[in-house]
Amino acid sequence: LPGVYDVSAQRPRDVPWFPLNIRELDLTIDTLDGGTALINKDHPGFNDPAYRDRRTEIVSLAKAYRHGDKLPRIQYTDKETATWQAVYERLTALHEKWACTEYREMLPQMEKYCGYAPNNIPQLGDISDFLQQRTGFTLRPISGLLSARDFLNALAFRVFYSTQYIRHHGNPFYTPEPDICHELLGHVPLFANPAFADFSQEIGLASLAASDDDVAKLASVYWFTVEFGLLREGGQVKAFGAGVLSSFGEMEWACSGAPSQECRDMGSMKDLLQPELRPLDPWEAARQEYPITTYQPVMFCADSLQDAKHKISQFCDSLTRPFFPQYDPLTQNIRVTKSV
Ligand code: HBI
Ligand code: FE
Repeated sequence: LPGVYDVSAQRPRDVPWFPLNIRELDLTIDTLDGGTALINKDHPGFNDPAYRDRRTEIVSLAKAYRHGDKLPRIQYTDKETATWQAVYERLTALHEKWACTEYREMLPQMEKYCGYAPNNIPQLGDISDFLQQRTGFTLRPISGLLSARDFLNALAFRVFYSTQYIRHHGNPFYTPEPDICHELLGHVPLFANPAFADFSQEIGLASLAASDDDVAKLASVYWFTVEFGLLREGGQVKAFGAGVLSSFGEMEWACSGAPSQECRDMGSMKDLLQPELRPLDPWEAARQEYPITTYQPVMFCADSLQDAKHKISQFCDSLTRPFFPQYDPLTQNIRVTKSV
């Protein structure tokens, strides 16, 4: 890899490979689907050649991206913006009721500094610059789903991989994979929150050179917090996980206490009226199985983002490795010291 000033000398031997410098994230961009962006025959866009071409166009920019490049700016079409608007208006209405306070308070800033608006799809570059100044997080474009290890490793550098294409316009309220609505309305606002940014990075640091078994545990903890985490505010259950915040059905399912007819009509859910809520326990979350195509039957509820941060931190410390990685933000290197 050109341009990496030999940091490899300090890479521990006999552990799974991991990036030691932020630039080495260029080596972890192979997606699970080999770049077809998961358009299979069940995908809403499968029979729409214009949609597929557009996906290819946006995904190619992400594939060509290398560390240090300017983030691609996409000129979204009116059709794409209409899809965004439908999602934006429906979700922001629900966020007033069910999003956690930290999320709700961030939205006006996203509107002010990052171009969030019903009739505008914000640009990753503007968001990345904003997050950088808040918590040091930056965004990196990605063409599709990464392995859990590669995806989590980047969090150690305070880098979040974000897709840039949008779901098919035929069904604005459904997407089988992450898209820009999920990233921007689900994930991004909370990366501006220090406690949330800290525990996201901790999961990332813990994933560096971790065993496959520990990566699976961390991916599960990530799932039950960053993707589907809930927290209690007063007597009420609020959402902080991106999968909840970016899905009106899941938000209602998780937060309302009283499931709607829409929920009950879902075949797979007919016996289940709401998720089983458990207090956040990362050791339990690490072992809990979860479906990826239906609403979550089991969810974990933290007392606050600080509470989640403390518990996740303790959990990460409990995983054993022969060394202890730290991120040096000045050089953007991982420094490794032997565990004592
Ligand atoms: N890749 N691009 C992308 N986005 C994700 O949210 C994502 C991923 N790969 C793996 C993954 N999420 C999950 O396994 C997490 O639990 C780590
Ligand atoms: Fe996500």
